[in-house]
Amino acid sequence: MATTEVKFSNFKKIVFFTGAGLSAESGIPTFRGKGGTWSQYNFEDYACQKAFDRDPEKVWDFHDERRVVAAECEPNRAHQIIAEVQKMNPATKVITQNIDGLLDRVGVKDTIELHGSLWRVRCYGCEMVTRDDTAPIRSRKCECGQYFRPDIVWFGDMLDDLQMQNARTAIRSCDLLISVGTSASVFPAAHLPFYAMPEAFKVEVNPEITDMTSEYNLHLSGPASEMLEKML
Ligand code: BJW
Repeated sequence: MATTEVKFSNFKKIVFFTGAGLSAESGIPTFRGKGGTWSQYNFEDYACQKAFDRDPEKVWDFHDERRVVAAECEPNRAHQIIAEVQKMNPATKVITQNIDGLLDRVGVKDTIELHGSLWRVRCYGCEMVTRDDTAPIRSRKCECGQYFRPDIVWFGDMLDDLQMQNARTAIRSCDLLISVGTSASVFPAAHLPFYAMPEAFKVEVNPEITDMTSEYNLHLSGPASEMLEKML
């Protein structure tokens, strides 16, 4: 299929599978590469359960900083296009590894958030999960006195079974899979494109080549907003 023929309107069941590159044009740093979060911070000190158990205040300082950055950023054209496509075709599913909530802010429905959300917290004591949009967070502790933990899937945490199952089901039944802005280097999410049927058309949007590029029918090299606009 020629690039010019790959239009959203030619497909019935579209799945977007997104990563940090989707929000890069909004000003949210990606994780890897130049200027990436992990080039400045060691994840073992900030993004795993052991780090939180060792020093919850330090981990909260890091996440509060990210809340402030994310709250100041606006969704970009790529987020808007995803919302428009879903509006035009409500069968469209969106699976994201992002925790920034920008897809929510443009009205994308039923996003499968594989790695949790920066805007949810989980209490250690009473296990209550709460949405809290404040930046920095209003309180790092629950009313029961225990620390809240960001409801993010850190390294070494298991992904939610139901979310993974929903993601696999969506990908298995799609006729167009569009991966946008992921380095495809974090598992098990990175393997999800393998669940697509052989007849599904698979597009990767990324300025860089990834380890998964050869699995796609088409690689669109460029920023998400520009590349998705071509498919409208
Ligand atoms: C643009 C753009 C533009 C730029 N437009 N594009 C060895 C082998 C296999 C697995 C493992 C292993 N050792 C450990 C593991 C397991 C581990 C893992 O995968 N590690 C890998 C690093 C190897 N996985 C886990 O721990 C997961 N849990 C798990 O597996 O449980 C079972 C288990 C436990 C223990 C051992 C083994 C199994 C959980 C993973 C959780 C990931 N969580 C994070 C965030 C945490 C912290 C936080 O944010 O506070 O999720 S990590 C981070 O990476 C974040 C992202 O969702 C995730 C994926 O990154 P993404 O989105 O792809 O971003 P980048 O930055 O990598 O890429 C951005 C891309 O955008 C680039 O390609 C750019 O080119 C592109 N781009 N501008 C379009 N304008």
